Amino acid sequence: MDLKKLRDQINKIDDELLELLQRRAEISKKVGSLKADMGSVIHVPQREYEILKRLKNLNHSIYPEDSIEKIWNEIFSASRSVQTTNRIAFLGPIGSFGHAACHAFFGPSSEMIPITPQIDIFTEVETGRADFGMVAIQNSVYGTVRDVLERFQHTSLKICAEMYQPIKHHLISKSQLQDIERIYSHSQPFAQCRMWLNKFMKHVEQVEVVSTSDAAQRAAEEPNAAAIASKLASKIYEVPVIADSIMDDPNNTTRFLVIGEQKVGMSGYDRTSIFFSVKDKVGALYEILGALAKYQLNLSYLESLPSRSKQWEYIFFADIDGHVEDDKVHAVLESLENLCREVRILGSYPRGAT
Ligand code: PRE
Repeated sequence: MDLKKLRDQINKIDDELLELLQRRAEISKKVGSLKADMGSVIHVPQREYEILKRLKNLNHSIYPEDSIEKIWNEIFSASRSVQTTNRIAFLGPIGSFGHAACHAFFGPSSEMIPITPQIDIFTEVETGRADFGMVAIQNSVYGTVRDVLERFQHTSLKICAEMYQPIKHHLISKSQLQDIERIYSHSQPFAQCRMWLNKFMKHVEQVEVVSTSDAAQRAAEEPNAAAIASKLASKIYEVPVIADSIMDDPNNTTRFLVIGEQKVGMSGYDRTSIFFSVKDKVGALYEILGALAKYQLNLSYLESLPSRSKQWEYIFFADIDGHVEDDKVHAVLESLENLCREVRILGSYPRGAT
């Protein structure tokens, strides 16, 4: 068969796909009007998760699962934008890893609002200027983003979703490597590239700024300055990459949380985040861990924070497998109510793909 005939076949299929997408968008618009009448939220991560799960099971094409996921994420994003315009706040300026995470999660059709510093993303959503916020909570190498975790103590917002964003750091500059006098970046990337910096840039000044994209902006304007930033930032601010992939761990990944007003229903593959404070007695934490073990619930993350109400008292942030509507999670939370001074649920949401 010749090339022309094969391309004709592709054209025909593309026409059919477009027609089907149009039909899908019209139905989605009707769903949007129904939701508006009922006062329901537009973004329903667990419904998207169910659709993806079903399609991945059905997928016998030569496209791998993550291609199917990417295609449908784009469809969902376009679908949500015909229902309404989602406004998403992320750590600005544009070109940050939070911005990349928003693109990957919400697709390009949403309105993106750059905010600095990162904790002000909460305020943006709390005041209704944004529908959702994307905040970094944990890095696979450097651990917890403390100020974000602390800000969760002072908000009524819910965690609606999570996503894992691979993080590749590059040294970008308009100068040659040997002429660099100052490197700008966020505290996390400095820590994530420590080995490379010690080896090649030991005596160069390191300056912490609010984000990697802010760093890239400075490197674009200042002579003999460099930034540790993403390829996206290098492209946006037109600062060339002079050292590629300088992070210590090639699998460096950051976990982002989507925050918003909505409670998310059960998808069958969920995670629940809580804060709890323990009673001041021997074995208090042991009993709590015992309750989780009794109900066979996996604890995937546990972090302590100073309580702020009393010196040397701590509260704990924990991630538990399952949804608050699961019988087992419900039962364990009831036990925790008795064992803890206080328990607060931050949200149940579909687990992100790692
Ligand atoms: C749809 C769009 C947005 C939601 O986040 C989930 C699914 C979709 O395009 O499939 C439709 C829809 O709004 C819905 O099912 O609630």
